[in-house]
Amino acid sequence: MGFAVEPPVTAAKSASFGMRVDRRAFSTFLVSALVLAGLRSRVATAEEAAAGAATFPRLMGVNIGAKHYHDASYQKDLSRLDVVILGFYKGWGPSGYAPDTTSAIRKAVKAIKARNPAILVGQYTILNEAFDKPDDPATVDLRDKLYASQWWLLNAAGRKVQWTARYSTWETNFTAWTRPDAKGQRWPEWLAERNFATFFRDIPEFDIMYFDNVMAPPRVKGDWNLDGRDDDPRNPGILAAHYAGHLAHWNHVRKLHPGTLLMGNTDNDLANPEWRNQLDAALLEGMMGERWSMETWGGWARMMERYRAVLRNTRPPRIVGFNVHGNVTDYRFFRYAYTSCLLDDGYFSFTDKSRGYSSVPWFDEYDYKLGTALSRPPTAAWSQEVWRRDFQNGIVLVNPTNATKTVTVEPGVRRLAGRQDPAVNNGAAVSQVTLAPKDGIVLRK
Ligand SMILES: [Ca+2]
Repeated sequence: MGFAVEPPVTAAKSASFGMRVDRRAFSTFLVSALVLAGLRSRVATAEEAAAGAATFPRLMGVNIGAKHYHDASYQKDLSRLDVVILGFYKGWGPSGYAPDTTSAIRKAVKAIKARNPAILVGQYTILNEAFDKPDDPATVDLRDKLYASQWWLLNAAGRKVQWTARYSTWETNFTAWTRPDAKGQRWPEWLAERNFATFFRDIPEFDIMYFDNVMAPPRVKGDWNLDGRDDDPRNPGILAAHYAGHLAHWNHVRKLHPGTLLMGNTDNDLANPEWRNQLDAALLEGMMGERWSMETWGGWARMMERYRAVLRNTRPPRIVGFNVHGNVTDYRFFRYAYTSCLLDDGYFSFTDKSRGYSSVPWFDEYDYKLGTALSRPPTAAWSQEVWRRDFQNGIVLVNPTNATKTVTVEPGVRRLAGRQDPAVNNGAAVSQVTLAPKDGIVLRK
């Protein structure tokens, strides 16, 4: 059935996990206006590194759940990735870790980068919704500004609206129909400045600004244009204002810190004219493994088309995270997802369903370096409806069908030698490979 079960977005997880840890530390922090000289000259190599001759695998972590970023063993796990999105909150800082919150956040990010200088580190932000919690020091500044400027999205009855009641967040009105504040700013500009001052200005080690909920159309009804009537979010005028609001936010971020890569968590293909080629990076959250996953309700081919479209509609270095949710011992599911991702140039991201966005699962296949791709991403199956892509050091096969398939490979190809699923990765030479339905394999050569 093609009914669109829409994915939840990571706001959810940030909301549910975010405020739980280290709250005790708040009272001990003075959020100082620490301005460290020279930090604005960014490390210019981040983009170059990502855009250079790509080697595979490329791995991304969505780690906006648990907040123990100061923990050395968590830092070590995170540092094994190529890209990681973190979810610090305003005021973060474990007791005794650093003299103030900016120093604390910076210290944790620097510790990860000390282990892996090439890693790109992102920080979570969100435009379209906010908490309304007067006692929450991490978000009360947002809430106060939204009330003072009347930038909440209200419905015709004058009430705040939410796309889901699950996370205690409420929609903002970031369209140009709202009244600007005394500085001439609306929510997209004001929030860009707030997040810049909170996370990016004094912590130049952040490479990526992550925007949650780059959704289209909006998932609520409300009175965006302030005429007293609820608007259909699919109305072209409403949709255009919605696109323009996000774009205004991105443009203001670029103006403030042009060296930062912009990553959107997108539930669409970014093909609309306002958004096409605006973002440097994207996250495809939960492409597989959930009831609401595109692969689940739309099928593999449709999911792959989304993956290709988002790669096409981002701009270099096109850091596109292909995120899936699974059980860490379901190796068939892992292989199916991992090899699907390797058919194109994205970054694979596996989230342990049982832990949310709070761990770094690791698989034997990650340790096998495929090197550069020898072929462009395939646009058709190779043999027996099995898809294939070749790399310097190996071959990747995917069977996306519901039938078992056996294919013949050339001499000199071997299975990986692994510990987790030794029946599959037994190191043996192969000439024929049998793949279960919705399975894949990495072979070495
Ligand atoms: Ca209206």
